Amino acid sequence: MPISTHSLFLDACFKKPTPRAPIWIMRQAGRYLPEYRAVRSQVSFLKLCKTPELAAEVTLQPIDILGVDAAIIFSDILIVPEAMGQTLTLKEKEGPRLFPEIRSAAEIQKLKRPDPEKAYRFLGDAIRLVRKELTGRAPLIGFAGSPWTLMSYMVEGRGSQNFLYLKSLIYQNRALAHRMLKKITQAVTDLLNFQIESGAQAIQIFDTWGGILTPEDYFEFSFPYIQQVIAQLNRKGLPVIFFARGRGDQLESLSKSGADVVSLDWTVDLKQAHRVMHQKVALQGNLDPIVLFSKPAHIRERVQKILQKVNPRRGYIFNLGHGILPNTPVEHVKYLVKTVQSLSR
Ligand code: 1CP
Repeated sequence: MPISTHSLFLDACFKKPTPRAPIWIMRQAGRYLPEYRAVRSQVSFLKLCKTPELAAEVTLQPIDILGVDAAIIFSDILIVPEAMGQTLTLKEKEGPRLFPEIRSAAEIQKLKRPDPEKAYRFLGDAIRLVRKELTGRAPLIGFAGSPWTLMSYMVEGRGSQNFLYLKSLIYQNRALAHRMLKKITQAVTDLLNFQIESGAQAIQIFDTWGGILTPEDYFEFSFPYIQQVIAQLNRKGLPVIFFARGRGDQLESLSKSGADVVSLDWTVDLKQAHRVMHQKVALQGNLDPIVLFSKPAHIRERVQKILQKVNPRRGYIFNLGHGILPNTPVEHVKYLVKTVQSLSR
């Protein structure tokens, strides 16, 4: 009997021995896939997120097309700020926008605590649909942004180069920043517990912007809120993955978040991470997404190098160091998946 890929990913999360390394790809459902673009050409991004049948369809695409070992539910981290009261729009080229920007005590006061059953019903329905259609072929990952990463979009109102408003807020009004983070932490916890109740089998927390802070500020404004979220999950034995982008300077501390797995970007030496962290946590990552634009021989070389730095058959999940880029050649992504699946045996 073939070994179920189902247990492969979950076993790796818990550092149980696996016959090979599992692989999935951050942002694996998305614009680099023609099949995604075909669905997306018919509906807006938000409509896609909020139509369970369509969200389920694009969630399953990478399983069918690439043969990855885990699915991640199609949604976005910014549905939380929207449910808390901001208006979310997404224009081509411009990226997502949140309005009004939250920068004052009055705006923070107005932020709501969403009722997940009402605010994210579409997501619960999509999760149930995907679980039914996966029929155990691969486990389904639910996710959220970290409180700090969500705060960054909520204050700036969009992606940012230097986070002027966000950093000014934490430097000039620390207590107010914490008040906002507390509210976001509650909403993120509620969302993740709702995803677990709906059928998510693992959880990933994306701290995309923790790396813009000084170490002291990171341990004041980002890390403790991630720990709080994780501590408050009704986990029922399911694993939590913590994507800690840009924080390779804090490897030892990162293993103390309460997560089972820490996902690392490409600036980290995985060998060192393995040495410092693997006693406590499994590791995930850290291929530079741009490597996928190279020829297959180079992709293979980079995969080999990564696999040499960890134990590919215990507590390691292959992934990119950050999300896959829109123009990535699909053939190269298929090649990556096959290569990892054969070389890590
Ligand atoms: O079709 C389109 O044009 C929309 C592009 C897109 C997609 C495919 C956005 C807008 N979000 C998503 C889906 C998404 N986002 C998923 C599910 C799909 C999958 O992974 O297979 C996930 C997990 C996310 C998570 C997400 N959204 C993060 C954290 C991960 C990361 O890459 O750092 C962040 C920061 C966002 C915000 C966001 N949403 C969309 C964009 C373009 C952005 C980045 C905005 C910016 O910083 O400028």
